[in-house]
Amino acid sequence: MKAMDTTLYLVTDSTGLSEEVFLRKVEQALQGGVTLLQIREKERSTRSYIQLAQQVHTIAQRYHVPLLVDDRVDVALAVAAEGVHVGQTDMPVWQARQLLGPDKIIGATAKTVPQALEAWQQGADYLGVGAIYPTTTKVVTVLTSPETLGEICKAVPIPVNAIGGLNPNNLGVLKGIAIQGVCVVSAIMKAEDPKAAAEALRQAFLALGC
Ligand code: TZP
Ligand code: MG
Repeated sequence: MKAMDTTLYLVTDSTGLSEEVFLRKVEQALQGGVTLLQIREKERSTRSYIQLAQQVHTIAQRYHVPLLVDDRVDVALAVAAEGVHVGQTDMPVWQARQLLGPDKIIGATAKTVPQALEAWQQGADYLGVGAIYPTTTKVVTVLTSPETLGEICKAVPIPVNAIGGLNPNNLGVLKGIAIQGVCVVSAIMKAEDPKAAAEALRQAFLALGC
């Protein structure tokens, strides 16, 4: 298993934010205890994506937090990020593994047990499962029930994180499910105080005793 801590996994979204504000929010979130970071940009040109990812990587390195790039293996390679996260319509896990080698972190989205087994067998290091709740973040997704999340946790030997609409006040449905952490976008990116938001999420997750 890779040396990584998925306890509090921030997926970034720069939509509507100046670069300065975006980078400040990311740094504040890291100060609040984010353990894993993913840059996720859907609207940028490749050059702009690389430029932003480079800056985020520099900040993340100061906090010794790995940076993964959503979907884009080329961007991950360009900035020497620690890995990628691929969804069901992105590059298959096995192909990303072939391009990135054995040491990079590869995460995958899974919404069903068969998808989870396939991603694990192809070499995924962790899974993101959801959306647990409806989300306001721009994404094509369907809801995954806590029951399915629990079945996925039992089916694969790699860390499983819950994602989708999660905030410190609604993690209760995850109690008793063997997840390793939570992934959030808006609970941190849209917070006035990302550091406090990260701290609250971390505490709420740890209180579940998963
Ligand atoms: N995949 C499933 S839900 C989601 C992704 C990328 C977005 C989660 O964002 P938020 O704001 O934490 O609901
Ligand atoms: Mg994707």
